[in-house]
Amino acid sequence: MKNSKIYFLGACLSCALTAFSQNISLQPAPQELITRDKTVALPAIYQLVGEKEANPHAVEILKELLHGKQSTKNGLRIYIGEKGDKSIRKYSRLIPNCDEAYYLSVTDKEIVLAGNDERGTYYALQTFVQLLKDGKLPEVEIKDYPSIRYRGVVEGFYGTPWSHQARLRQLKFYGENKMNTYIYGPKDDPYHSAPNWRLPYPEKEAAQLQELVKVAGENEVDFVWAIHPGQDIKWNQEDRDLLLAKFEKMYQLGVRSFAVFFDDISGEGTNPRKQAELLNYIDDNFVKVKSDVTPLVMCPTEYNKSWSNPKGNYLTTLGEKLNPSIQIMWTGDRVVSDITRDGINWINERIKRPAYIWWNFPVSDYVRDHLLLGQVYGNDTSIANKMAGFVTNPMEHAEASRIAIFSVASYTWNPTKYDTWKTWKDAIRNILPGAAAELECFAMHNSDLGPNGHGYRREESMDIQPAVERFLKSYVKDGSYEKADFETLQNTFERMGEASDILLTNTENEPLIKEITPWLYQFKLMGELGEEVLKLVVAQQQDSQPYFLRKYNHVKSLQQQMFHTDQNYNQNPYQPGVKVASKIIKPLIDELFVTAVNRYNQKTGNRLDATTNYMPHKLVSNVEQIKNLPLQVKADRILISPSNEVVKWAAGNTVEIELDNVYPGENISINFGKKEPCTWGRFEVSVDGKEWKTIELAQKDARLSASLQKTPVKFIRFTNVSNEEQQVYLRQFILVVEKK
Ligand code: LTM
Repeated sequence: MKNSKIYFLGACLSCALTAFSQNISLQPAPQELITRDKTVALPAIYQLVGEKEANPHAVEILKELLHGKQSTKNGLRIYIGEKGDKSIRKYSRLIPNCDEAYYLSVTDKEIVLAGNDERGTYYALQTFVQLLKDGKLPEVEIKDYPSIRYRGVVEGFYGTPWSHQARLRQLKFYGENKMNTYIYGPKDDPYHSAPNWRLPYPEKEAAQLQELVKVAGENEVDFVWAIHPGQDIKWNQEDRDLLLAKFEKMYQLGVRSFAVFFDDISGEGTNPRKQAELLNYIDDNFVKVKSDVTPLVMCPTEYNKSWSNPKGNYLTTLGEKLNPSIQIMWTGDRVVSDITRDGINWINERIKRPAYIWWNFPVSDYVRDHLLLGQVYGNDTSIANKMAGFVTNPMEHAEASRIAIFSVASYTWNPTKYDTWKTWKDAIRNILPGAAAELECFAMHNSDLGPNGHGYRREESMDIQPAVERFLKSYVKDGSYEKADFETLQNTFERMGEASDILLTNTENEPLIKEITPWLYQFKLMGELGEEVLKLVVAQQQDSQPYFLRKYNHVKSLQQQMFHTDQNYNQNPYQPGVKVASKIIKPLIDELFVTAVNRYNQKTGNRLDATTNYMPHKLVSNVEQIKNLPLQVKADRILISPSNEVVKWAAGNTVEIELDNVYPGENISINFGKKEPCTWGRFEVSVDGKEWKTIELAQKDARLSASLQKTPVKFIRFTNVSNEEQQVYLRQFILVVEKK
């Protein structure tokens, strides 16, 4: 071990020695790395020992990398293979004794890529790829293995499912980053969920799925096909047979891993005994009958602690009844939450097995006007042995999700060595090497979700937070500020504009730029707005009226342009619009603008409008899952941002909107996602919040509506007037008024 650098100790069955070099940057961080401060040039002639038996995908990539001439007698020896192969027999004992582990050694005498199994060899190769720079390899010895068995992505969001091309690109990315799982479960694929889960895929979709399975295999990823039958399943033999027939169809397309999701459903389908019976039936009659199908995965209805009925026995029933090999998914203490030691102990105790984590980040299907490009943090780094798997639920923007996915790959492989900041930066460099600094600037200020029903928030704009706080405090107090803080803000705003331009014209990763283009337009405007508001601050202090008015008019025009972007891009029906830098930068700019204009008005006796966009109306509710949902205003429409999950609405509870003024009401339109007659609810309007008038709603399918015929309204409310809890989906709640 002369000349070697040893940096840290790790733990695996056979591993005692761990190291990490400062010069060598590998993602995910290997468990054990020894470097020798020497490099080896790729050989001109090499011998490849073991190529016939070794993982063919690894061999293929290796041969592409080795530009030299292959010989059977001369040149540097490169050994490749898996435990049991003759080629690597003498290195077998050096391979950690875990699934997917590998041993990799590079010296000027030989190169060894030895896997505990085929996937291990493939991961040795992926590390080899990362080590290779400009035709040279550092001398290293690596013993490596994953800390969490199943690592990857669950495409499990609401909204536009990823395109076929996007999925193909993702699978390659997972292989490169040592992720072994892709769970296919987009909520808006009609053949995944009710009622079409019973039907086979049409020809085109079937062919695409077949290709995905093949490409997943080439990248050493398990393609897990999930079904979501709970909303209309009948607990009878006919539906069992239909489900197995669908699985059989998927098997014929090449699928060898399956999942059954029971999330976000209500009614009969939520019965834990029936769910367990069905899953055991599938396990006994399908999974175990086929020799090549991996253990079944299920997502329960009570998939997070806040939803589990403390008096009920849903989770313990699953824990007791489900065959031990069936994996149970879990999102944590809440629908969207980070995974803690206490939280995982709580669930594992109930389900009698390590939970399979479904992490709801960076999914944005409940905040679709935001991009979530920030760091991955918050999950406990010392509980890997308590999890069966960890998959991330991404945004509908596949490429933009890669920042978080890359980080999750790193966290799940080696949580104890996971470095939040370094990984985030590495992720960005990996995704867009040619404009990494610009993407970093954009991502830094597009991380938080804004207020949302799940109450999940992320850090944003951390690099300027201290300067922002100091600047605002002193400027708002008495108009003073530190020059250095002013410059920090000015530089940031300038950089925002530059970064947007450079990214908008980037051609290195076109799918990424296409996804984020509306937000880049908005980010550019926000940067310019910030620069102009700073000039307004200076103009106000210099008492320069004409200059102040010029800047004021420009700021107003920029605000208008941003409004236009928000109203015209990303117009999904849920959270339409384009929000950027909403946590720190936007509130800063707004406050500076309001303060400068008010001071100007005070001094000059003018009455310039100092409003920025704000929410004049209020949502008041005691329905837990609704009370924190944001309101949106679109021209004459006031709507509650819809929620994806089942809302439990207790007897007597109310959802109320209080408008800023009395308006002539036009109409109300509500959709609770249920076709059964809504006999349990009462809709009322009021002008003073004391005297209420009941309005009858007409029902067509799941849609409830009424014309308000210009009835004056300031308050509207919908109450559960039945004696029992109702379970509904809040798909739509729109009030239209006549604007004055
Ligand atoms: O989280 C789960 C298990 N189910 C759904 C997801 O499909 C959805 O993407 C997330 C985030 O909105 N919430 C859910 O309840």
